Amino acid sequence: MYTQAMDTIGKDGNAEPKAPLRSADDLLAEAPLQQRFDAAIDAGDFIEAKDWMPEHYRKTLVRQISQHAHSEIVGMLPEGNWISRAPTLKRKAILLAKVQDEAGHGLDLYAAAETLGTSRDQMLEALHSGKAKYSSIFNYPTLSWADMGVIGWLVDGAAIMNQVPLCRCSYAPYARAMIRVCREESFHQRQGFEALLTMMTHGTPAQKEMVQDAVNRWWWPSLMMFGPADADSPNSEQSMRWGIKRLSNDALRQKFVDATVEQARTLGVTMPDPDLKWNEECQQHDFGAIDWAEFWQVVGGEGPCNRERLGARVKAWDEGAWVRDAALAHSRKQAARVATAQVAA
Ligand code: FAQ
Repeated sequence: MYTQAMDTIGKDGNAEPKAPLRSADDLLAEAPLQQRFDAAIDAGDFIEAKDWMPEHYRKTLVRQISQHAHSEIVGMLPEGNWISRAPTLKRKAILLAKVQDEAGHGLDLYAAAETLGTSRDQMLEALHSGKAKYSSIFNYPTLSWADMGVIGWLVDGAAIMNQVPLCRCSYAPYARAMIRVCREESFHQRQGFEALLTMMTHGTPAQKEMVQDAVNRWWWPSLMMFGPADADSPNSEQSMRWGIKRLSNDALRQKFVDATVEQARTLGVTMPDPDLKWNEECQQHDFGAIDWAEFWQVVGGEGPCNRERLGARVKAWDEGAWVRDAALAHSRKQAARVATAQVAA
């Protein structure tokens, strides 16, 4: 049974060799480096790949960035499901471009994680063996065309809310990757909203109903994307102290709810939450209780599509083996040719 437990990279020694135990002399020698690192974090400076960093900081980043990369490539699957069934050529072209963008985000993020000394093969092995986590949201099925609009509007909307602060993450390669990713996600969010607006403005009653049904199914899972409540988030405190996370899970979720309610009014849809209302005193929206049992069930590998998603990724990896082998053989041949030419010169 796979668990999606991302934390296994480096913790159980399977995905990454254990770091050798350090002697008292090593620790003493590290003290000034630690001080320099702490001062850089306190000053809000960026840490580069070549800079010294504590092992726990490095592992936390590998955990978060690789989980993020996996989410991007697993996230291609629910939308990929609709490319061949898009209703018009325009919508098909947009969806194709969007799914390709997600692949690019995955590659950028794997590259950012590799700068921390973990190979792509190690990260993918963790995903394929079920040890690695990816966002819970991609374990829900896409049942109608309206789901494509709602994923853009709500899922990319939630992703942007979470990722804009990551453009200021203390680890510079991740922050740089996030800047480009956020630009593209913002296009994704708008195309989703526009697709829904078209259906809600010009659509038939059945199409409007389809949009409302999609909103009903995706609203709560979108709120879960931000992770557990702050009180139940074991990683937040340290990650915020290090400037990896700039805002807490609950703070980001609240910002998302506040921004989205207004957009729902423009669309003419309602959120499936009778407790959602404006709180004049707090100047924000109150909303109902999230079903955390469902969240942990999905994170634990028992969501509606977990097995299907992981199965699709493993199949793609296995069936792509010949492409990787051919690319390697080609690059070896080229290197051999260059070496022969150098000897001859
Ligand atoms: N799903 O202590 P925290 C996208 C885990 S990209 C699954 O709060 P942390 C683009 C968490 O890993 C979406 N697991 O953890 C797109 C931890 O487990 P661990 C992905 C979750 O790291 C759009 C445990 O629960 N975005 O959508 C989830 O401080 C459309 C305790 O949680 C990112 O990855 C979850 N939702 O905060 C693509 C952004 N939430 O590892 C295609 C970067 C929590 O200790 C189509 N990541 N867990 O065993 C982050 O900002 C953070 O990692 C959080 C979690 C906020 C996700």
